Amino acid sequence: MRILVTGGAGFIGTNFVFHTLRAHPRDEVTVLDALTYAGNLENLKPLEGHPRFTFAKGDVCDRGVVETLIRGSDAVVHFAAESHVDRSIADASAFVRTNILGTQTLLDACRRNANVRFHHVSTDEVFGSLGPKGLFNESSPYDPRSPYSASKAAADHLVRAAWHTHRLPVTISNTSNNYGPFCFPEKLIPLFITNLLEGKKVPLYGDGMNIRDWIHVEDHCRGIDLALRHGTLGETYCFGGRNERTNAELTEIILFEMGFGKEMILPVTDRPGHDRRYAIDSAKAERTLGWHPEVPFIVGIRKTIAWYVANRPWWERIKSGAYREYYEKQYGAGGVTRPQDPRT
Ligand code: NAD
Ligand code: TDX
Repeated sequence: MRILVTGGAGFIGTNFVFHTLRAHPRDEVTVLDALTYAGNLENLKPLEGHPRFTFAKGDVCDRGVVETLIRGSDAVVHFAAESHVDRSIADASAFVRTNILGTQTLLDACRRNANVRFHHVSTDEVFGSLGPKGLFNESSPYDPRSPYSASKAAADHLVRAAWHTHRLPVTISNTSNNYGPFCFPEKLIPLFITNLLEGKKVPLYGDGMNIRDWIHVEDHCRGIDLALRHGTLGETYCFGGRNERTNAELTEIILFEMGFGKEMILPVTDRPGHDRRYAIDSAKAERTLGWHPEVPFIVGIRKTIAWYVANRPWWERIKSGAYREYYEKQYGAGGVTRPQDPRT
């Protein structure tokens, strides 16, 4: 299969590209990535000269580029997105453009080219926030609450509309919080690991009692692979880690594994509109795709810490580059204070 992977220079896309080339020795992969602040060509450097890999720099909203690449593809796996909730709160414009317009641009090109197969990578955040009980599944009603999740929800609807209206062969996956190698150090796990490696405190939002269901990125990539090859057209698959943790508990695990105490926690003002709990019921994916999460959390988190320890130049370049300005706007030059939420 010739697969076009959008956003393949980002966190999950990079992992998916390596997974596909390893697991499917006859497949060819082309990455389309705009190399925004979150895209990093260095991730794909080991593939330079690889006979089954091509990289194209370009924007998923650019009809010309998208059309040309889709013409030579059998399938599209669509990761490209603005992905960080905090950034969407500060300015939603890039989220609306890339996540919504970019998705429709790809769908249109797939349709124009004899219905190229399309897999859309989405998030559990489209379902809103859970109370203390219950789990999200494929039938959960949509209730997005941040500009990020609203833009992802809109994209999901457009993909479903392409199936219902035009019978474009699509599948969708909604997945919980990923962790693992190549994750940009603005997300909780890599931010906290790298802060500790720099001797900085870790900013824990609000009361630290928000819950996320953490899934190792390799488990997520296997799930997407299965949905792409064996999923039923028009269907959605939810992938979760069966691994709910409060942020406070997760922080304590990272501190313990890295040999630090709780004095390194810096309680900071909460994220506005902070969703309380996400958790996924993956029963459908388990039953119909034979998928289940395989990486035990403690193994995954130790491997992730070891990756950031071993790849210090990778994240130091990011943290000292353009990202530094963004980070210091929130936390100050010392990296320890956060301006008050104006509403509190
Ligand atoms: P990321 O921010 O690490 O990477 C996004 C990639 O998309 C980057 O390489 C970036 O350069 C590229 N990109 C952004 N705008 C583009 C554009 N206009 N044209 C082409 N490329 C563009 O994101 P991620 O964490 O790898 O997430 C990948 C996908 O998975 C996203 O769709 C996200 O919504 C979804 N998702 C992420 C998680 C998670 O925990 N990270 C969980 C569930 C779903
Ligand atoms: O510094 C922090 N302190 C903190 O307490 C950061 C960055 C986050 N948090 C909290 C907020 C969340 O409750 O940790 C939790 C995880 O935050 P993020 O890593 O920003 O992830 P989240 O907002 O849950 O969204 C992620 O998972 C779903 C991805 O960024 C999305 O792309 C994905 O769709």
